Amino acid sequence: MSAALAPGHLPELSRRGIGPGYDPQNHAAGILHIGCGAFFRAHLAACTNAALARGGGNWRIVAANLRSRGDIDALNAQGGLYTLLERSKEGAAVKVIASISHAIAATDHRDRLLQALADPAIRIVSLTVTEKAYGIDRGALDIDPAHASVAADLAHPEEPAGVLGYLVQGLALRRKAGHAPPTILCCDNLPQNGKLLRAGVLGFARRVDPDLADYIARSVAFPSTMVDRITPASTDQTRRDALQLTGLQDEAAVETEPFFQWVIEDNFPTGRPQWEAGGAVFVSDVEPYEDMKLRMLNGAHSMLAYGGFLSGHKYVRDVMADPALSRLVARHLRAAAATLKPLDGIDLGDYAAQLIARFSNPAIAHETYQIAMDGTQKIAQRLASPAAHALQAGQDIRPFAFAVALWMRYCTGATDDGAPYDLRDPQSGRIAAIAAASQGNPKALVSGLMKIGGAFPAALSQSPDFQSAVLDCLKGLLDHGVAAAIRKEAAL
Ligand code: CS2
Repeated sequence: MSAALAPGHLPELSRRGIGPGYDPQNHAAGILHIGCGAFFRAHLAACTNAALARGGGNWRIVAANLRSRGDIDALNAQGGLYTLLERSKEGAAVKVIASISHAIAATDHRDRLLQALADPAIRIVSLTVTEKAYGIDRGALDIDPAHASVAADLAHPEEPAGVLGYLVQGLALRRKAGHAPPTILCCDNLPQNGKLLRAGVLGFARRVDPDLADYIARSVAFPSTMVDRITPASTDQTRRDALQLTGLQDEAAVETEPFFQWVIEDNFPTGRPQWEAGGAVFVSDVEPYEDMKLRMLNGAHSMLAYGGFLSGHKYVRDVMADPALSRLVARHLRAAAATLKPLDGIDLGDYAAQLIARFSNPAIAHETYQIAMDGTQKIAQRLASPAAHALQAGQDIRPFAFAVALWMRYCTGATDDGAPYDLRDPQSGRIAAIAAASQGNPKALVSGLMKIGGAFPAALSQSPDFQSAVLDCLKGLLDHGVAAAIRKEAAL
């Protein structure tokens, strides 16, 4: 039996050049992160590790999960340490990260999470909780009162369980104690994520205590940010490789790609770590970077996830080895790039080529089924928004229509062989009802799914051109089968 990763191993790991680069005991926590999944550990926590190594400071992270226990126990048993593997075709680079001080499972310890939110030493509260967890009505820029945790937390604001409930109660506790509030940093793949989260927090606070809402509006910063690092879910192979490379057992090991990007709006009145050390870039306006990433990387990802999954490809790298699908990925990237404003210092052709190389990374096993999850939460920013732009500008809408049709085909819940799968979408009940009511009629399916709340703006759902382009693509997928329709589309 090999030893389990523990703080006692740090001197030896440092001697081998795979340690964190600082003594974690010398740094107190200054960040509370909500959403302690693989992406956070491959991105914000890894970047904070680099910032601690270069710039120091009391910026370690208390990491919390709201719903699942996930790796909370494993991290605590290891003193917050975990192994990060960066996989490329040349092999895996390994490093032990020490930026997490400890982890909290809020389902068991609401009090501990509230204490951390109220603690004046915590100057940044960051989040990666996925798009669906917020409960924000993106169109109205307000809360979605029908969202389960928003509704529950509004009924019992002092005993929160959801994101907005916790943030607002934490801010109320700070204010009551006379402490300065933290900066709140949303790191999910949502457009203008800081602005959106601010709107959600204010909408929630206004319903609980209008004075509190005014205080938040006056005194809390919500910088927007674009985050990027392809991070598949950890598997037994991740843990086996971590053990092989470090000699230590790590139940919380994470694997990712070498690429890292983080563009952040420089608005941190409460201070911040020297994240530049880990590759973060600070700008005054993040929106063009968000649009680039959401429309190109994430839009192409969603298209290839639906098309790939339905064609029997388990991993993104397999999709990229399929000549027809990889042609469609390149087509999608070109169409998405055409909808973007030029960005200083960025060549979108180079960015597209880099994305193709990243998607093709043979060492990364990123499941198409993982990316296909939560389509109703992703379509608006990834596919509908560039489609609306293309439509208005008289550009080619076909690539977006095809991607949307692939999502709709996916929504029927079974492959061409009749094998059923779970949609894994917060609106799966509604989708299933629409699919059942359409009785295999593609026109009914298109018009039903276009009405899913928030996914399609009126500019698209009321556009006969867009509707008929999607319908044409969906008919092809249903009549000829997914693989044949993809081949035909790629030959266009
Ligand atoms: C993916 C993203 O699961 C998904 O929907 O498109 O998680 C993607 O891997 C990241 O945004 C890359 O930064």
